[in-house]
Amino acid sequence: MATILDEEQAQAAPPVRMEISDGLAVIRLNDPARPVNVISEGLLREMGDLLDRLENGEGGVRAAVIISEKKGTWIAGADIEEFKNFQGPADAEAASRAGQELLNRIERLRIPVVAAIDGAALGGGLETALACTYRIATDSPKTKLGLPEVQLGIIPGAGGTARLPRLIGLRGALDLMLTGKQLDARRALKAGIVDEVVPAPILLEVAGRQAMALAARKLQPRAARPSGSPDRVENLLPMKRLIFSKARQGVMSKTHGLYPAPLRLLKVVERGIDKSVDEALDLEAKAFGELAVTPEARSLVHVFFTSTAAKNDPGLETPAKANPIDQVAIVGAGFMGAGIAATSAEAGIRVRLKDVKPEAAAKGLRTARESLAKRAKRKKMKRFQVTALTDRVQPTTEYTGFHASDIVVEAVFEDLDLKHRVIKEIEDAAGEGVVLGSNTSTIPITKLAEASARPDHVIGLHFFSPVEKMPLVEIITHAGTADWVTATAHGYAKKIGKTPIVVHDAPGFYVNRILSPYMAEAALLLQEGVRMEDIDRAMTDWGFPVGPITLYDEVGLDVAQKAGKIMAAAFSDRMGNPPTVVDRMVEDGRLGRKNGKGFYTFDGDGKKGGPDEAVYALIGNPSKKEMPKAEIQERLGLVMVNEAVRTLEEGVLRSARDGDVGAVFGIGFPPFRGGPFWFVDTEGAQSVLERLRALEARYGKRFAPAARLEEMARDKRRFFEDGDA
Ligand code: T1G
Repeated sequence: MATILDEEQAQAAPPVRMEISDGLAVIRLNDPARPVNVISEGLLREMGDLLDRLENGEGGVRAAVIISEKKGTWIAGADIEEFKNFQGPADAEAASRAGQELLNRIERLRIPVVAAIDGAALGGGLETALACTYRIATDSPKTKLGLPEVQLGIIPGAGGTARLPRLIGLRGALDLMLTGKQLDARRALKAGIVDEVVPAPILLEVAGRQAMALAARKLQPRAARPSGSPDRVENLLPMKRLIFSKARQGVMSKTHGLYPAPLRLLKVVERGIDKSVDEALDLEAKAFGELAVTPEARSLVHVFFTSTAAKNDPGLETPAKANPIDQVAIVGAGFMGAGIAATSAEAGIRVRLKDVKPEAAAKGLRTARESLAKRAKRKKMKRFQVTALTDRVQPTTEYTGFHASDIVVEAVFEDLDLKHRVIKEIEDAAGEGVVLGSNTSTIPITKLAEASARPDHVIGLHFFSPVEKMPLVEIITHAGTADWVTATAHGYAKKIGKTPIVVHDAPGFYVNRILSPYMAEAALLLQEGVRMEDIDRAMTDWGFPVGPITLYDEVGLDVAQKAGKIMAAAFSDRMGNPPTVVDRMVEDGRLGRKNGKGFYTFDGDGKKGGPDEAVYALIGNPSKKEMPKAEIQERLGLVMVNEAVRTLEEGVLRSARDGDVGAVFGIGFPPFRGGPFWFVDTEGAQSVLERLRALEARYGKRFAPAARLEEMARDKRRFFEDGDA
């Protein structure tokens, strides 16, 4: 296991070193200063020196192997931290060309180079492997190969846009680069990216042997074999045109053209595919340079660092020991309970799924197992593996075995008395040392803890629907929550692959608190006569995955009504006069998708149709009002941003970082805007303040700027000073 050296030692130890014996050079990567290997300026320099030695034929080297000494990563790509130093496109273009040049030197070495990949080979990491002669990957679960650059608002900048299509063909390469998806070794082998898959313990031995076999010309890389070359049909002009136009359509429907990188990527590949590699690299470097300094890329890099930091920060001022999580019990086998069960089982945790009635427990079990089977199918798991996975979820109508659980999550109906009863039952069964988490989305955790014999064990674990897809878990502490409970809940969320933020108890917590005024404003626009499809389009054009009116139908009008009432009571000064639309809808039995009657129509199979015109009669047939898209976006966007700032000044949020992570990963706040706080920094606190004051003057005090915003504008401060995430 590679050791992480302290600052001084780190500066001394090189991130890469080379050993030569019997004609084989083994290049070992181990960045002493970080938990992952990245292509930093330092590594570029060190690798450059090593290549000098290899180009000069030092030690009679006949072949080389590049291997990592870090568990979990081979190379995690370029050092994203260094992107912050890009003052302009020229800086970024130069960085791309430096990376390209280093990999060209590897590719042009007169000896074969084998990439021995164990762990993540992402971005510049995979590009390094593509410049090697032969690629061997391990079948360990941490081995992932991909080009996720578009998720950072950029494109591969070290040769990926030129080498990958030439290795695996256009369609496969575009799919990988446009989605940023990560392949495990078996799928990378199937895609033609790697030449072999081996168990980790024999990686170096096999890599060394194959390197020497390549040198002796006893082995040929797949790409060099006729069968290895990508399908030629797609290189026929009409087919190529079709591939690019289809890909462009796909990008536009997914991004509404709000993300420049994937569109630019298509241009670079389309123009470069029939040119020489050097010409293609030139196109790549120019595009990389321009994209890396766009506001979209800056925001997406911000989202990367804030979400990674949130994952690694258990939300405690003083570190506390987290209990390991091997078994979880879930009370309430409804849609949320089943989703939490499936997600926990997939992470290797044993799950007891309880409900009062056997048929309800059975239904929850079926939902969980179907979801697991779907994911197992995607991962091409073998039948015995699928059975082992689904068998991890055991249904029950009793509290037996709860004492063996490390954490119990209650996901029963949103009713205080019911939750109080369940908390008492759980505590009687579970005993000391078992964390009691509640998946409530509206009831204050403090109130829930009142029913508990061990209130310090009680914590909010707020998942978002659908649990399998939504990355965020909002962990809510009340004043009495013990630190080990918070640490354990955070550890659990991280173990099941979620991005957690830790917030303090308050009505609506953080995510629903900022969502509520946004949803209320959308309902007010309806009452003013603005058409629902115009409201939804305005907000999807602003970058939200779905519009607020559609969201009402998805979450359920009854749930929205309940949350709205709690917020109106808690913040009567600003939210005390909620729109009546939601009440009218519920009174009319319109709960949304769940009963097939909402703002929009739903066919027999639950497929969403167009607006249900009858809704306008329900809200008094307000005369149709054409409102400019920008005005809709301004009212809904700023009322949410302003509320986010209030939660920071009130101490609900621990940091602006958590605020951005919560909004982006909890309710789809547009990632290219970075989150509400990054948005204020990008727009400028003064500008946001003035625009809120203008809205307040027109529409009332629900737009009254938060005090923290006035301070920020007055002191010309930012939520994230340069260098912050
Ligand atoms: N640059 C800088 N820091 C990085 C980093 C990177 N590429 N990857 C990880 N870190 C830091 C991270 O912030 C955290 O820091 C610590 O390492 C551990 O990360 C030329 C231009 C590799 C799968 O997009 O997906 O290459 O919080 O907690 O869960 O074309 O990190 O401890 O201070 O996430 O084990 C493309 C990004 C770059 C991959 C490991 N590469 N990284 O996951 O650890 S662009 C990526 C990851 C590029 C080229 C272009 C994951 C991981 P801290 P972690 P993990």
